Amino acid sequence: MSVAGKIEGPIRPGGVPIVLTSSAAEICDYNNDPFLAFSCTFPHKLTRYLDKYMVPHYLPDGTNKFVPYGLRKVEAILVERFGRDIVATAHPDDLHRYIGPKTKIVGITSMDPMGLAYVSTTYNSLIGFGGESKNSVKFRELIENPALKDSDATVILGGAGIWQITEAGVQEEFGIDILYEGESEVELCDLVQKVMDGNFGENSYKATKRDYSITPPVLLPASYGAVEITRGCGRGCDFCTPTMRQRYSVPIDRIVEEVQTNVDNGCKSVFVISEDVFLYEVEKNFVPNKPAVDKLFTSIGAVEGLEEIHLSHAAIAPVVYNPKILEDISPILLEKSKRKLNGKTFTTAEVGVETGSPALMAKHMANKALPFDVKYWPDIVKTGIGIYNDNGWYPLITMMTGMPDETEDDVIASLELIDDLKDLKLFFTPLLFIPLNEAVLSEAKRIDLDHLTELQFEFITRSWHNNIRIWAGAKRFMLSPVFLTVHAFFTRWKHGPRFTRPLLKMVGMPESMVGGYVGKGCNPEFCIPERQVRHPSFNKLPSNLEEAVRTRGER
Ligand code: B12
Ligand code: SF4
Repeated sequence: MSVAGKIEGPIRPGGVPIVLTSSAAEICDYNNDPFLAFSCTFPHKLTRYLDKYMVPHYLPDGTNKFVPYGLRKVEAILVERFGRDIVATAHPDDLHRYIGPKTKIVGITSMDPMGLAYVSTTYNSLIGFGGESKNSVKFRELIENPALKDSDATVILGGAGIWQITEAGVQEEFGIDILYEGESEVELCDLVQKVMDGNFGENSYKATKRDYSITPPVLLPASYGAVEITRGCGRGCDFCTPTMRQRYSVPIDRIVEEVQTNVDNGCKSVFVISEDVFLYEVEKNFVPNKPAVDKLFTSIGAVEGLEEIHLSHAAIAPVVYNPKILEDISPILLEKSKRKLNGKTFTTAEVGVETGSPALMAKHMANKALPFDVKYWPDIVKTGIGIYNDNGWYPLITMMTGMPDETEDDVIASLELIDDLKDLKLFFTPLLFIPLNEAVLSEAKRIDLDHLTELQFEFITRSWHNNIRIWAGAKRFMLSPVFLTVHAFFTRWKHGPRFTRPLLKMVGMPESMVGGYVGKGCNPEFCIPERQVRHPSFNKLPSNLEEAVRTRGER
């Protein structure tokens, strides 16, 4: 159905009036693995192995096969108003085939154009060598693409990462004429008309109106077969941007239609996009809607020709509230998963744990625990991850340090939670807090590595110690000398001795020898080996959680 490689020759003589594109790092489908895309947040020089995936893939008519979902939406919205012949999406390597004298607008989407989002900031500064992140290198390559540079078209940049251009002060240098903030459904077409008529002279536009019921379905496949099932969230965490969007569940027939579009065009997987799949038709007080979630996944799983289901995000509290919800959808997901650990099939999703501290949760993300009271957060997390594991889910969890008002006690609470989770199957992603532009905490102070305490370093290294134990298996014994050598020659010089003790523990030196923060599992004063052995799964609901359901209304 499709070809990879290179096709030459213009798509239409004189170019297409509206050309849509994104950087090679964001348009790529990484051999159909969305989680591999996160590697682009690491330094470019260390991630050259990813370049082999960044070639265009084509549909039989010679147009580009994979495009980020948001850009496919923009395409559908513009095609509905201006017609198919006026709009096309292009891989950056192919811009010369699309841009010509007739091109009036080049629309670009980006999530992380300057490498300033959470993962990029954390790991680029932590690694400290290898240069800027792959995301920012590839974005600059796009901006410097000769077909774009030599064109007189108006360049509009949209998507979640536009704030980074303002923060880095590079709008003019990059030749970006308009920064488009917000959603496209209601306002984009009028703006585009004005630009094409030469009636828009500003360098930014903020769209505030929304009406999701008018969103047309995508017309062609998105990378990984991405299909949106919900937009927005409503739990209102202070650091978060998607919560600033109104919550909406896409009707099932529309979702199935988009899955079918992907399959019909040779993309046999679906990547279910949501802030939390259990938000689908969620009830008051964030009580999950089991019949709606069941129907959703049964309908997706029934699409003929679909071979794989990936999930973007899921929350913890809903599965603790109703474990049956997970039990019933998991067989569908496992049947369509190609992920394996030690020969066992598993499925995964990103799950936001953020911190082990109920006090910090109460301050900045109280509603994340709903329908439970946030004071039970560590129990909810332990129980929830146990339930996930029991149903064949090995989640990728994100946790943060450096939030405003975070105390040493809060960091210790996170370390304790990491210890409590260490025998479960999950992937820890420890991150530094970033004040994102649209979030409530947009004005908060950004933390950097120079100001991290030893405990905060420990938070990062302890998470990675567990990752190595869980995922690297026997290879972990080979990794330790690598980390130690890098530390001896580089990280000690870069981050100072505060990093030494946490790193020694990361590579497996006993805490009783190294000292510093001592994990819950092993207090050197009275630590005996049996005390370190934990029950493999916290699959029983502590009775206090059953009483902990909150009755307060939604925010
Ligand atoms: C799905 C997803 C992914 C998928 C991408 C799938 C794909 N290619 O289609 C994967 C897993 C690969 C991914 C990776 C990353 N992601 Co991501 N991702 C999302 C998620 C959950 C949904 C995005 C989506 O498709 N939404 C639905 C569509 C319809 O909305 P949209 O994209 O915003 O598009 C609308 C508007 O923005 C606008 N628009 C979009 N593009 C354009 C272009 C033009 C020209 C115009 C005019 C308008 C316009 O119109 C659209 C329709 O209204 C969002 C969270 C969220 N809800 O936004 C995070 C999110 C966008 N990701 C984010 C980040 C940072 C990343 C990473 C850099 C990793 C990280 N967390 O640090 C990597 C990038 C790696 C890479 N090289 O690709 C952040 C961005 C934060 C920020 N504000 O800076 C978000 C907001 C999550 C978060 N809160 O942290 N991501
Ligand atoms: S639960 Fe997740 S998506 Fe919802 S507001 Fe909090 S961080 Fe954002």
